[in-house]
Amino acid sequence: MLTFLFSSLLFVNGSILPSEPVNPPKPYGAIPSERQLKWHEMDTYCLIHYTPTTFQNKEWGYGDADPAIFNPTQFDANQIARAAASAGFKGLISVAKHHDGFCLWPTATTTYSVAASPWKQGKGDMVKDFMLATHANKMKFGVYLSAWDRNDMRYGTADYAEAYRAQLTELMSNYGELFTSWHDGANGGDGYYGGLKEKRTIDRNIYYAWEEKTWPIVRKLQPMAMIFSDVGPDMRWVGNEKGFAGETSWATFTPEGLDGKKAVPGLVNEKTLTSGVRNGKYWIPAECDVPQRPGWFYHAEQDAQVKTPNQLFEIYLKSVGRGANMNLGLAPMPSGQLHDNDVKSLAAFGKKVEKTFKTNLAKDAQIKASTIREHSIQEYGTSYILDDDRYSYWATNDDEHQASLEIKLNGKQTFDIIQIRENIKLGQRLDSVLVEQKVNGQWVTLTKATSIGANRLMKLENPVTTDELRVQLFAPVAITVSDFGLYKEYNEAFEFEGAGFKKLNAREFTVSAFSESAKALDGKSETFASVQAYEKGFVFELKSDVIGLGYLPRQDGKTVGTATRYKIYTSHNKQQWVMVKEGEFSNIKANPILQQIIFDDVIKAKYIKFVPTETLTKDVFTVAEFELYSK
Ligand code: FUL
Repeated sequence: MLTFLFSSLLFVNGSILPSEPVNPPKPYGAIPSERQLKWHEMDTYCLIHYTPTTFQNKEWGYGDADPAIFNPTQFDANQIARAAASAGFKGLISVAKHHDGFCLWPTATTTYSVAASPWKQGKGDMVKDFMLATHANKMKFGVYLSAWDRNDMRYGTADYAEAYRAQLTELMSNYGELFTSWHDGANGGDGYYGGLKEKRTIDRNIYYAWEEKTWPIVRKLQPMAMIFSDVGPDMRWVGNEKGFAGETSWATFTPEGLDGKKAVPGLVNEKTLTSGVRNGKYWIPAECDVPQRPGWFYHAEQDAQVKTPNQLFEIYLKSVGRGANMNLGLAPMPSGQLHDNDVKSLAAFGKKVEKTFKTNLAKDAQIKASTIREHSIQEYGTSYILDDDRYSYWATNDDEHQASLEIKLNGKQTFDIIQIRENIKLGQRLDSVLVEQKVNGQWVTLTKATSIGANRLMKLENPVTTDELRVQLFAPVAITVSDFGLYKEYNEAFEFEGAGFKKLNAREFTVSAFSESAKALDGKSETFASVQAYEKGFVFELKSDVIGLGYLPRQDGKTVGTATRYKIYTSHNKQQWVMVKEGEFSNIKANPILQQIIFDDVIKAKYIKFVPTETLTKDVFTVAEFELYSK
């Protein structure tokens, strides 16, 4: 109390007057906009993929689906929104149009929409239904509008680009306040295009006129909506669809284009997306998008592969816990509701996050700082670290770029998550932090971290029990810290009902030899075979019936040789072949997961042949694993 009086008040003529306020530290580097601050406060939200593609059991619709198939019998936006809210999500984004071009709202720009479907006799508006359910569940609403449209005959012409902007205008005008306008980078390629079935390439640098014409629509009609694309302007893609930001992930970023051109969605140097750029020119934090299932759309064969609460929690730690936000993809079934496994996992994840972060075990700690800005405890003291305001902060003087906080806990506490936040209104200041624990009177390193920013959750391998910690902090400017927390991960047993298909073991079939074939059958995802003469395909001799085939692309982060299209044939004698399935491995570049091709019927033939008909690099095909499944 005495120190408090002396440091913050002056005695003048025997009376006590408040001293002059001490200037706050000047912001450092790029700082977030009001819109970005609000977004940081959200932490998690979700993205709903539900279009005719759901009914086709595909990941990317080709644009040729008959609107008649879009006929959900039990569509319930509330069931979906409720499940999202139970996970603690603060927002829900409706994929209003995916690459297949089908609009979930009755648009004036194309006839390919809900208006042409039997759902609600063509009178429905699914975007509106999602909006109402989102608001009813106290979340914010957003929309995703794919720029690539594989249905529209005009795709590639100026007319389509105008139609796209008209669609955006409709969405920005008629669905209340939106927290995001989400624009993905996959744009341009082959499609149905009104029946012409061809490949169309567009010049991504100019075609959509993002900065000149498209983003201004969002800015004008929805000033608080965060614009998402690979490169910002408000938030950036994290560079993978695993949901993980980098161990170091700066919110600051400088978009870099390719071949000396300006960065635009779909044409960006992806190298720094995951880590961000220290002292980057703009505040463009990462958004970690990741589907709750292996793919973004519902596939019955993936019912047993819904991410568990623990897997979702790991994503949470590596996204929200690295200063990014988590955007989880939810995939309703053709019926129009989420599968029970998804609902159960979401609720358990919500409970886990809630229980884990309910009690800050450092709440009643005494924090002693090595220094306080101008000794003004009242303005910059350590009590601001433990209040509930993420923008109030303790600070050092401008010339103090290293400081430490000694934290005396209220008795011994057991924890395995350490949280530190900066007041990001003053920029991302800290270079790094080092957390130590006192063992036998000595400070011993517990953990370290680089980028802190809006939030940093440091997960310890094992829980630690102690009553004394020290945090050392390093920055190029005055140091500020707004929050410190200690938490213990909450755990509860969790199981899904039902199982997927049975994977055959390698003894249950043989494969005609090809170069490095062993690597494709060793059960190790980290090894892969490279095959030059792959056009003839890969022949499997079967000893039992099979229902499907799996192709795991290489998992080393590279895409050379990854297949994007395939054909599958069967034969009784290896002479006459019948094609049973063909298709594309949609989105495999961004999300290189196991591709499971499930046949319409069990295959009883003796031989099955898998032919990659297109790869990302023409002259080679790579495969980490082949798998076969039985019922
Ligand atoms: C990607 C798309 O290609 C995927 O299909 C999915 O919509 C994902 C969220 O964005 O770029």
